[in-house]
Amino acid sequence: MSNYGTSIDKKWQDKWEHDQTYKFDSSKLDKKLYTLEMFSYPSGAQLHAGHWFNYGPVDSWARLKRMQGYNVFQPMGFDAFGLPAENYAIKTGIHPQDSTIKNIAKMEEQLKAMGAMFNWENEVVTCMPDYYKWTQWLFLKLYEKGLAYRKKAPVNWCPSCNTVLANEQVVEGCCERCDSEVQKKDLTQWFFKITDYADELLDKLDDLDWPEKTKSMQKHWIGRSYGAQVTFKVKDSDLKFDVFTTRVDTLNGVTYVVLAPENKLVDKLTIPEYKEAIEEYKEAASKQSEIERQSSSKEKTGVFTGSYAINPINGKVVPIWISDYVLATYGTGCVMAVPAHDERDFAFATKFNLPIERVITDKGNTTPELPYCEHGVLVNSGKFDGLTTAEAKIKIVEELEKDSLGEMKVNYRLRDWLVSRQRYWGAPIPVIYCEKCGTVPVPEKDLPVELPYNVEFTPDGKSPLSKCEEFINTTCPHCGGHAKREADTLDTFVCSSWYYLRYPDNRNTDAPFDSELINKMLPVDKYVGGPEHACMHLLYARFINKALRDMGYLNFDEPFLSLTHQGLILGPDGLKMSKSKGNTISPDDYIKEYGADVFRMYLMFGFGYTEGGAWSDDGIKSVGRFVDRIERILENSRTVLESTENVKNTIDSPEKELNFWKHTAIKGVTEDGDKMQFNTAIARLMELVNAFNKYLQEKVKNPSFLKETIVDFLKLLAPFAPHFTEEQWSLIGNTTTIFNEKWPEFDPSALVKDEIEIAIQINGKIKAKINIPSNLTEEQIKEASLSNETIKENTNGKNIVKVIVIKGRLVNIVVK
Ligand code: ANZ
Ligand code: ZN
Repeated sequence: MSNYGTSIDKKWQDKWEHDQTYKFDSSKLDKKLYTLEMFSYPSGAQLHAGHWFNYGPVDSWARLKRMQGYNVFQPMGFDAFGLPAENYAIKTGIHPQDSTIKNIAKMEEQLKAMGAMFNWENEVVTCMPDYYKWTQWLFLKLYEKGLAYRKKAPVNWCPSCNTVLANEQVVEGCCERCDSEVQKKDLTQWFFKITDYADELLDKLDDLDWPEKTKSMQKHWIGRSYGAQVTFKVKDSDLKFDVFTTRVDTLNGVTYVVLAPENKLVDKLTIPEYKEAIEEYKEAASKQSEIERQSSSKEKTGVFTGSYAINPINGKVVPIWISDYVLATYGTGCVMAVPAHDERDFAFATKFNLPIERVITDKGNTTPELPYCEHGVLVNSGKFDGLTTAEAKIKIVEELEKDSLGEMKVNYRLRDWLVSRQRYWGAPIPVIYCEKCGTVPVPEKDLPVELPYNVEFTPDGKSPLSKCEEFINTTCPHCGGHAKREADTLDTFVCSSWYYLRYPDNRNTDAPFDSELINKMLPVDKYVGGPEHACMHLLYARFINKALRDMGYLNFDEPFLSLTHQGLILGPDGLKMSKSKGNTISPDDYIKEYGADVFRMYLMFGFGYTEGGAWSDDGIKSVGRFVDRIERILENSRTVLESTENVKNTIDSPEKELNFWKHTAIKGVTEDGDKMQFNTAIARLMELVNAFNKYLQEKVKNPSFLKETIVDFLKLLAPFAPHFTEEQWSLIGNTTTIFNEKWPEFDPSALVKDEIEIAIQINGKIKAKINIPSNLTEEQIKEASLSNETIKENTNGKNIVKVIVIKGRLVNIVVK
């Protein structure tokens, strides 16, 4: 049984803390390396295997970088506001603040047991007034710049819980908590104008060292689409409306137009006899999510309004319908339908017996089957016949422009960021409403607007803060008259959109951060966290960074230069871990049994870092055995170091052999470790351990060579097993931490073996093995093989037809 375990973990954690081993040296910023892992929200479930997989391996990476001379900054904190705590409070009656503080304390303890070199003195907790004061400041700055505004918008409403739901609380159109059908309801909400940055957010993605998939998800989410806006006049009326189309070349093929059911024009367009059907349809559509409405497999539905529109290119009169496949929030909320060349329009026209008119053929001028959705050549389009799609897009818009009935248009899928929540557990929005002065931002000197403790937070349809008289009633900062505070709180994604800027200067009481310092500390050099944040947190943070840059607070464009997503650790059954399935792995139990380093090293060796996979008890056991083995080998080595018998001071082939494996490991661990390919890095260490073991079987050994090898081996192992290695480091007589040592240097010449073993075959059967110098020519290898005694015997009297040399491996002699 090994000595390594939690008591050794504790011993070194205490020493590191006492010695402030990992304290960040802010005087040496030229070699700074800001390593950031996504902070977690404090939950009753505490630290799970997924957190460990995020934080443990990245800490190893950071340690490796530290030993390579980087001045590493690796902070940790808590994303402490938000729904999990509030929902837990609603369920148990325990106040979110109490449960959050308790959970943070427990999770800090767990994080410390991991032994990561977190800069705890830089901790950030978003629900503390000293932090959210600056979240509110951020809101005020955005408001000043016109980047925060208020407007009416539909929200998810649960009629039975009487509350607004966040998108993530709506599961297949129903309330996550009570399962009743979610409705849309219009409420006045606060928004951040992220759409102002759509182009930059999209274009700058190319410069980032991020996973391609994440970049393409953001691209799609921003969804820039080049097209045209075309105006249709309503027949026998002064009304008109615009459509957005990416295929204006198909304008002559429009056989009907469709409006989103929510479109404001619908009521005006509907003629009385269709009114009832239209109303019914609108009601049904309001209950569906956008995702359901956009599903291509969904049966098309819709209702005719009774009105007609005029096609601006040819004067043709087409019917106006409403259908839920048109979204109110995209483009103009109105679509020109071309069933011959669009799948959805085709399905709709087929169902409702609307005409289908071909206006595009393929370039070979055959008549491909409809719907034909590719680009091609125009037909049935009057003077535009024969033009290609690309040419027609320009010519048709030119024609429309003459009558101001159309223009080129860029459209984005991205919507402004809705940041107000009718929730208690969040940063209060720092705004006051005065009857005389209107909307008045809270003056900066009055920040923070503190979140009161005594609030009835069970949901009943109103923002909890609106029921808290002491909070809601205030005086107007302008006129001093009676006024009311905003009762909504900020989306927690606002808190996390800037936390990486606070870490390096977390105690600043005059400003959210000191710009001069932050401009040196950022961007974050390496960010690691789950891929689920691709279009939320990772986009919001980029936006806030750019907005603050444009206000002059920052001088860099992007917050996170390089991003990695760790994979997912699944339960032993290969399924996602969940309490209800009973397949969760509790890190604490395993750490008690094996120690933090074995747990960490198993995560790093047992899984591809970006892939993850199913937990295996056998896997962690075998890593445990590996650590035991290292311990035994090092113990034996120390005996050798102390002995005076059977020693030598020459470097012979056993030493060269071990040195070969050492440098193979230096190269492998350095290169693979850098790329976060931890599993192959550890495999190199295992090879080295085998070679070590082999060397120890030698009768006569070279102690000073052995010592040097132990030293380098421990340095290579240190990032992966920090506590264990510190212990071993001290056992060979060191009194200072191994993490202040320099990373071993790779010597390519050690990989050139001067002797290699090759096999000699006769007619494909191995007859002998010989050692030869590695630099022999093919001719010399042949000679050496043929002069071998065993081979001579075996070929005696036979006719040698051919000798095939496969360099570095074998020689095959063909005889007859
Ligand atoms: C006519 C047309 C003909 C279209 C054709 C396509 C093919 P992206 O690329 O995503 O921007 N559209 C426009 N607004 C819409 C809305 N609010 N809800 C649903 N669909 C909408 O898609 C733009 C295309 O999606 C537009 O081009 C429009 O259909 C449709 F052969 O116009 B198209
Ligand atoms: Zn006032």
